[in-house]
Amino acid sequence: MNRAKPLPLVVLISGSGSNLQAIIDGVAKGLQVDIRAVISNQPGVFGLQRAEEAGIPTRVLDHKDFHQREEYDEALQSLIDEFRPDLVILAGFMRILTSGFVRHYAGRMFNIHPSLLPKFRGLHTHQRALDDGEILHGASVHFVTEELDGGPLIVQAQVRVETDDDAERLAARVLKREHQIYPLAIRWFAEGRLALNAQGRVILDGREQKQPVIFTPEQVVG
Ligand code: NHR
Ligand code: GAR
Repeated sequence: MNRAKPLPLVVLISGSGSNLQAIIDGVAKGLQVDIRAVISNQPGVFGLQRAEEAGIPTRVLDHKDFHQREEYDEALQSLIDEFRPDLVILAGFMRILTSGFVRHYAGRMFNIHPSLLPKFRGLHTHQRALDDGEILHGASVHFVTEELDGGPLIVQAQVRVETDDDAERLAARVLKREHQIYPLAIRWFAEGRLALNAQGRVILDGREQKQPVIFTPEQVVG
């Protein structure tokens, strides 16, 4: 029996929240986290409904109510910290975060990005992967730093690009992989096996990672 206190999380979303759902489903299967709140910058998105159905408190902090990015991020930080999370999860959160905010959560904020970073930082990753004729594409979980999509990589899952793929089909296959690797990275952190050290390097099971853990297209995540 595991008596460890579940890791308190706050999850930030902007949309459908399927990655949030993967974490909620993970909890039902024994993932030792306590999702204290789900916060969206977009009112009315489906991810908020998913949270409500799981009995998780929700908040909306609409960026349109703020004139400056700094003001928004200060309000967001105050709201998050009311819930005292040990880890903040960006799950399809679509706002770039200011350096003060990112520094406040140094070593305790993850993002999932729909590409094999460092390839295709930013937006529209699936179309860009197709346009560049990539054979492999995928998703990455990383610690968030001030460098957009440039923080230290934790884990990646690859998918093979098919000859008849369009961005939508490719995105759907990448999303399935996201749902596998995000709960895994969160589990490692909750188990105290994963950290960012003072030098900004990823430590997993006491070893400094020279590269992320990589799952090839054929490999089952787990
Ligand atoms: N903030 C920092 N400082 N560092 C990172 O690595 C971040 C971050 C904020 C979000 C997620 C990221 C992604 O995985 C993320 C990583 C939004 C944009 C963007 O251009 C880019 C990257 C990511 C998230 N957002 C527009 C903006 O002006 C708004 C776009 C929209 O609303 O549709 O903020 O891809
Ligand atoms: C996911 O593919 C995630 O990687 C991506 O948005 C989707 C959110 O899906 N994130 C970004 O592009 C961040 N800029 P979800 O809301 O169903 O989890």
